[in-house]
Amino acid sequence: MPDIPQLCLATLPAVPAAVARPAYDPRAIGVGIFHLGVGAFHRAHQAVYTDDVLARDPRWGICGISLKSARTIEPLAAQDGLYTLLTRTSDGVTARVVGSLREAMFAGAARAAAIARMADPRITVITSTVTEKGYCHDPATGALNDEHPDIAHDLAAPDAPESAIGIVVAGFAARRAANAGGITFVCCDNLPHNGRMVEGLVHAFAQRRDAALARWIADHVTFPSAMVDRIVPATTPEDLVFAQHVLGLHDAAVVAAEPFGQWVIENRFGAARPAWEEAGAQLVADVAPFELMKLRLLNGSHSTLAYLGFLLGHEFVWQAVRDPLIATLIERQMHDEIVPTLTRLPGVDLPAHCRKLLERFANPALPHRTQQIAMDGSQKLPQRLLGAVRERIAAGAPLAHLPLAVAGWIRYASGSDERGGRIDVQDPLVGAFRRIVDDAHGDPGAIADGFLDLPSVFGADLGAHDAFREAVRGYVVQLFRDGAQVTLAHHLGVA
Ligand code: CS2
Repeated sequence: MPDIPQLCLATLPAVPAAVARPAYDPRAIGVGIFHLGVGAFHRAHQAVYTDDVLARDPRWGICGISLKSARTIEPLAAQDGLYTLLTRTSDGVTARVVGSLREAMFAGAARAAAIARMADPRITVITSTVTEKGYCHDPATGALNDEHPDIAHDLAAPDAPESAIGIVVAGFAARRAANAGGITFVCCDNLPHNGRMVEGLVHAFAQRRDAALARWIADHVTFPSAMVDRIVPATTPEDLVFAQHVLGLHDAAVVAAEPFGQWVIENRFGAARPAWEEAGAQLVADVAPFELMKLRLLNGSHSTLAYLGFLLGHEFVWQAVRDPLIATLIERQMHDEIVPTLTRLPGVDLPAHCRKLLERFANPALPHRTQQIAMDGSQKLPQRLLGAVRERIAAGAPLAHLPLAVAGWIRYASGSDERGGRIDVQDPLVGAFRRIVDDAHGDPGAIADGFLDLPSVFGADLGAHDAFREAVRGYVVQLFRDGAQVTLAHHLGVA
């Protein structure tokens, strides 16, 4: 087989006309954004909005760093930051080469260089997609977790940081020393009030490091909140083959996404920024209603269908959502329990929004694994499901489906499937989960109790709320005894 050349700046002109290319010369643009976490989601979301902006304003190329692995960086470095975005629908696939990622570094190998990059006065925006667990916070309270090994390490060695927060604070220290001026940090992970939360984490960390630095940050850095939305499953071998076929070039950094995308950003920038609104982003005074809608309707449904769908044997989201038991459950959960907790947004028809979500989930061209969404549940449940539980309890409103969704997580995280197979549970708390299951000696009620006693997930309040606890416990026992099929059918009254 002849060697297929790799996508890079030198081969970019060979990309066929049917594939969209950067509408600017990537060699001629500057770097104005520093990004942490160059995984698939960033490459299919913020980097694409920025790619659209660059045709008109060449200041906003991205310097992306990976914190944990060199694997995402190597192909990007070899390809001069270029990669293909595939947009997948049941009608077909479109391909586009994105050029906004101008520099790519692995923090593990280029820590000092990455930190120094944040002191460049031309860089005035930092963005981050490091996943929920990447902020080293306590999921129930949003406070910095001092006991997290990466935070403990970074507080002891602030010049050789490993965590996202430690790296950013080191970057702010470098920026302060260089007198490089103000900067904005836009968190782009699915966390509640993500700007405020990250601001609190940065301040807590900086304060422990140096009070004068903490003051500098308070005076020079703003932390807008943002709602980000686009379904971007992990890239598959088929995506790589498809991209090679349409490009005639090899691309090892392909990402594949749905056509839908949304980015709502709080307009609280303290320094120059890209005109992302020209690429379709919404700049608003208050992101909170958008964020709650997204976290509770999309992500809350995603987690519910991932745990229960996995237990029912569904590998992909599109299969789970075509199962009438799952579809009915998440429809009812959205309408009966989530929508009543949301603030009405002008121009948003919530029932239509829920229908659209089900359509997006049902996209058969997106092989989105239930296992992928199921990971890190301890970091996701508080904002996806438990915030609504708390509000309903406070309002004296009934709980019907949410306790079953929480029980689905516990049943899944207990580590064995309904056929006795082992589940590869990926979660920072997996060690605690295993201890709970071992100590329960096969008693499902004791397993439920052990999980409900995890304060970093349920806080001090929910674990101690008798009615919620009993409801979750009852479903966990039923899931173990009767299986997900019977439990769901019984719950929905279709048995
Ligand atoms: C998903 C999200 O992996 C997950 O937990 O729920 O990544 C989801 O696909 C995105 O937030 C959609 O915007």
